[in-house]
Amino acid sequence: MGNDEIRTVAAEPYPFELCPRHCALLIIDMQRDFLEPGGFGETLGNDVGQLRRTIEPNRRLLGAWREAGLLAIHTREGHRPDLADLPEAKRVRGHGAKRIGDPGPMGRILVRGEAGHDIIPELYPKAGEPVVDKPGKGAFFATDLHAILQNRGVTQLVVTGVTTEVCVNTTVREANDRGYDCLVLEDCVGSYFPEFHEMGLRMVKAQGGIFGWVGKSADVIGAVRKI
Ligand code: TIU
Repeated sequence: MGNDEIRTVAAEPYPFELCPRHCALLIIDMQRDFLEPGGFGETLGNDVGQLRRTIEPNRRLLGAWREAGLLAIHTREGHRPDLADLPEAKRVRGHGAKRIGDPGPMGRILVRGEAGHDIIPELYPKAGEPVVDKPGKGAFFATDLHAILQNRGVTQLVVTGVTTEVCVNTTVREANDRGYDCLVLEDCVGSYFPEFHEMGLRMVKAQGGIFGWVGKSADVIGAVRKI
């Protein structure tokens, strides 16, 4: 079997026909700022421990994906050191003790080049894997992601990362309007709020898959291992 062959992956609301040659793994914002204490997620008042269960399934999936020689893309939410791309509305939102650009234990919060902005060591990108820096919640807004995907002939996305109802959901909606089929993996996405996680997934797969499909990493790993 080769990369051109379609693999049927169990999913809701119906099976996902994965074509490895035209499919990319898109890992959203698995950054220290969201998953470790002292970063942006915690300054917003969240318990970052809620997200840590996503790390191991993502690590296993990324390992299998790399072994199969498929395209993996990482995103990071964050801003220029001069904050010129940070809307004032985003900077002041939430009245947190610390704001984007303020110093924290992992450097300036949500600023590119700082330790907290980088991807967690467990999922660190390998050379050749595109890393897309995004100023917003959606990975297509003000980035070259669409061009990268088009240049590689990608039409399908397996989407993982954090958080389910914020950056994952926004990105899936953006991708849907640009013509991509998205399979969101429930064990590889997470939220600070379990009820939003559940509803975020239901919003994707309702109405016959209005924004895409929801599946599990084990089924995708099983499919790509056959390549
Ligand atoms: N706050 C929250 O749930 N998420 C974000 O601010 N960004 C992402 O989801 N990456």
